[in-house]
Amino acid sequence: KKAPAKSTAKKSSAVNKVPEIECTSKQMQQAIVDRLHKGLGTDAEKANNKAWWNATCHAVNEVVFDKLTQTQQNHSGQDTRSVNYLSLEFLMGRLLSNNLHNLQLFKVTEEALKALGKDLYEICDEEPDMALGNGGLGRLAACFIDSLATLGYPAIGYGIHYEHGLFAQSFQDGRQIERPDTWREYGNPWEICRPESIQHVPLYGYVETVFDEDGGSHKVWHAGQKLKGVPWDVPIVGYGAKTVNILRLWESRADEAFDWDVFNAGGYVDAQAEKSKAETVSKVLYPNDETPEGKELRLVQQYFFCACSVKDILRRFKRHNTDWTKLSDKVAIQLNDTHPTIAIPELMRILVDEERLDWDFAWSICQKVFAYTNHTLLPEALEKWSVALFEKVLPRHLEIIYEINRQFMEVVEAKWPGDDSKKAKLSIIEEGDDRKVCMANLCVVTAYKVNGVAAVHSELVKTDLFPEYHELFPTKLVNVTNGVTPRRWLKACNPKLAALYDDEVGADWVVNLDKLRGVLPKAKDVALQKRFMDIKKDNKIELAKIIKDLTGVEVSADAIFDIQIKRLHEYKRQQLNMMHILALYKRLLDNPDYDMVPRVFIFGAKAAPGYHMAKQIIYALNKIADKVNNDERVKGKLKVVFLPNYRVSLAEKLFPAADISEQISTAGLEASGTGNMKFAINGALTVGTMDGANIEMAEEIGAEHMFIFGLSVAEVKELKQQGYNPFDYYYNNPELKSVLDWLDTDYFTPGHPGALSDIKRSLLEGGDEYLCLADYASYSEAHLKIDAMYRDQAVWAEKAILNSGAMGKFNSDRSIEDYASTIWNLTKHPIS
Ligand code: F58
Repeated sequence: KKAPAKSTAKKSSAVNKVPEIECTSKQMQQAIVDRLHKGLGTDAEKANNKAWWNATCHAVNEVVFDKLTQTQQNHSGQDTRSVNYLSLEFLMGRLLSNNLHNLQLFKVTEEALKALGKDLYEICDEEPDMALGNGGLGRLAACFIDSLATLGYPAIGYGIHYEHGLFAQSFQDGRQIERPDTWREYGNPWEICRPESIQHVPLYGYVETVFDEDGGSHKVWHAGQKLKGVPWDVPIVGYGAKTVNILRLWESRADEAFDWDVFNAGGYVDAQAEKSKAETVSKVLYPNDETPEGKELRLVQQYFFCACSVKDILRRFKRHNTDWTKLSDKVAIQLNDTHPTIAIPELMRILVDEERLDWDFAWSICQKVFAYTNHTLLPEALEKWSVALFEKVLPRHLEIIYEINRQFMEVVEAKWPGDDSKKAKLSIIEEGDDRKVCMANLCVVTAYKVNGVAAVHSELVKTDLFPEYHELFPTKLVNVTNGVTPRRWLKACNPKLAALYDDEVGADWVVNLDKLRGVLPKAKDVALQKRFMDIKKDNKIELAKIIKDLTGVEVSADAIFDIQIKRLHEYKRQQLNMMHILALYKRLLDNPDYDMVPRVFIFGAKAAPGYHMAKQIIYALNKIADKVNNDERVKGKLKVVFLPNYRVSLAEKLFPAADISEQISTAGLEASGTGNMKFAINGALTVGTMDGANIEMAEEIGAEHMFIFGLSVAEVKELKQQGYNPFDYYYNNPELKSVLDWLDTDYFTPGHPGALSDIKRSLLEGGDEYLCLADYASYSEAHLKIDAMYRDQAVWAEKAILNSGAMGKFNSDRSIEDYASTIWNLTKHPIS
C-alpha cells in the first residue's frame, strides 16, 4: 500500500534567513595574511597549508567572536531560559568549512584564498576531525547544537575536552589496529580557554552527619581527592550567523590548592604523580559502542563533567536569581543517554547539602529540570554501576540515590500493593550478590520527559523497555524523531547538488528542508534527471580517487556504489552484507557470464577494541576484498573496499557519492539511525529493514521507492518466540550454505583454514542472535531488484530525486523544534 507522500512534519522556520556579514574577498585576504604575519609569525612564502588553515580559522574567528559576545550579552541581559545539553560525546568533525557556510563567507573566502594562490578545499582538508564521540549519539549532539544556534535558541552544550578522541584506525594484514587520536596536539584555533569559570570537583572520601543547633542535621562530604575543571569554549555558529552559542568542554587538572599539604610535606614528586592522575580523567574517550563496561575511570569522567556543568549552570542562574522556585523556569537539562545521569543526585546534593533546601522542595525542582533521551533498547547497553564502586567514588551520591529510591518504592507500593516483583523491576537499586545502581531507572523516575529517537523506538520504549513506568507516568514517555543538519550534510558536503536545489526550489531550503518537495513533481523531468545524475557521477569520480588513494583499489564510477558506513556491530549486520557479497562472487565464479551491473561495495566502520566478533568481521571483509579485487575472473563486475579510519570528514565524501544506502539492522534494534537520512538527502536509494527511522522515511518517500526487505518488528518477536533455528535456513538455501561453508576453507586466508570460521559458528551454533539467516533470502532478492532498476537510468534518477526531495522531515531543525515545544518549553531569542 502506498504510504502518504506528504510531510507530517511541522514547519520549522529558522530565524536567520538573510546574509548578514559584510565582508569582501579583499578584506578576507587581508585578514588571513594579517593572521599569518601577526598571529603565526610567518608569511605567505614560508607558510605551509597547515599554517594557511590556522590563519584562515583565526581570520574567521574575528567575525565569530564578535557574534558570540553579542549573543552572550543578549542572553544574559534578558536572563533567558536556556537548554543545557549534557553529553559525554560531541562528534563535531571539522569546523572551518561548516563555519564558513554558516557565516555565509564560503565563497568570499574561496575567492580570497584563490587570489593568494591557495585552494580552500585543500586548506579545509588540513583540519583534524574533532572526533569527541563514537557514532550516532555523538553526531546527533553535534547536529542538535548546530540547529539550536540556527534557530536562535539559548543553549549550551556541555561535554568533556578529551585530549584523545575516538582512536584512529588502520589495517595490518586486514586486521584493525588502533592508534591514539591527536586532534589538538598543536593546539586548536576554535577553542577559547575560560580560566575565570574554572570549577572544583570533589571525589572519594566519606560523609559526615553534622548535628545542627536547631536539633536537625545535615550531611558534609569530606572529599578524598579534588579535581579542577577547566572550561574550553567552542563557538557554535548558527546558519546566518546571528546566534553564536557555545559548546563548553571540561578539561581535568589537579587541584593545586588540594595538593598544597603534599607540597608542604616535601612531597613534590608525589604531587606530580597526583597531577598526572588527575589529568587522566579527560585524557581519552571510551571507545565502547553500546556496551559500556563498569570502569571506575568512566564513572569518574561522568561525574567530573556533570559536576562542572551543574555548578556552571547554577552559577549562571545565581547571577540573576535568588529564588530557587525559578530554577525550573530558567533551566532545562537534557541528558543525552544515561551517561550524564549522575547530574541528578549532584543537583540534589548541592540543593540539600550546600544550599540547605528541604529535601522535598529540592526533589520537586529536580523533577522539573531534567529530561532524558534514550538511544537504545539493547539490554546490555543500559548502564549499571556496582554499588561498591559508587560507594567508593561518590559516597554521598549513593546515599541520595538510596533516599530517592526509598521514596519511589512507596509510590510503587501505592500503585501495586504487595507486588514485590514490580518493586524489583522498577527499583533504582538492583539487588543480588553484586548490587547495582540502574542509571536508566534513575533517569525515568526523575525526568519530567523521556524520549525515544524514532516513532517505532519510542513505542518500544513504552511497551517493551519501560511498560510499568509508562503505566505509572502515562504522559512522561514521548517521541522525538532524530534529524540531521542540512548545512553540513547537504550544503557543505555536496555543493553541486546544493546548487541544483538553489536553482530549483530557492536557496532557503537550507533552513526549511521541506522546500525540497518542490522537486518532487519534476522527478520525471529529463533535464533535471540528467543534472542530478551528472552530479552523482562527479561525486562518484571524486570518491573513486579517494578510494584509490586510501586502498590502492581502482573502481569505476559506472558501477553501482553500494555503501555501508556505521559502527561495526552484529545488530547492524555487516555480516549479512558480507554473505550477499560472497554469493555474488560465487555466482560470478560459477558462471563467468553472470549478468550483473558492476557493483562496488564500500564499507567504513570502527570496531570497539575489545569486541572480538566485530573485529573478525572487519578482518573477513578485508580478506574477501583482497581476493575479489584481484580475481580476473569477475571481470571487474565486483569490487569490495573497506576504507580505513571512517570518521565525519570521510563520511562527507561518501554520502554524496552513494547509489545504495545499506540500512539493514534486525528490526527493533536500531533505535533510529541518522546515516540513513544523510544518504537519502544526497540521493541514494535505501536497502533497509522496517526499523528505526527507516519506517518514517518510508512514510515520507513511499516504500515503493525504497528496497524494503526482511522481518518486521512483530515478525522478529514472533520468530524468536517460536524458537528460531538458523540451521533451518542453512539447510534449505544451497547458496547460503555454500557461502557459509566457504568461510571454513582457507580460500580467503591462504594457509590459515578456519581463520574466518568463528563468523560462521556464531551464525549457526551460536544461534544467530540477529537473524541474519532468516533475512538472507529476502535481502538477496532486494539486491536483484536494485540490479534490475539500475539498468533503467531514467527510473533510477526519478527514484533518487523522489528520495532526496521527500526528506524534509529528517532535518535536525525539525527535531529541535519538537524538543523545544514538547519538552523544553523554550522560546527563541533572535539576535538582531
Ligand atoms: C545511537 N546510539 C543509536 N550509541 O544506535 C542510533 O540508532 C541512533 O540513531 C543514534 O544513537 C542517535 O540517536 C549510539 O550511537 C553510542 O555511540 C554509545 C552507546 C554506549 C556508550 C558510548 C556511546
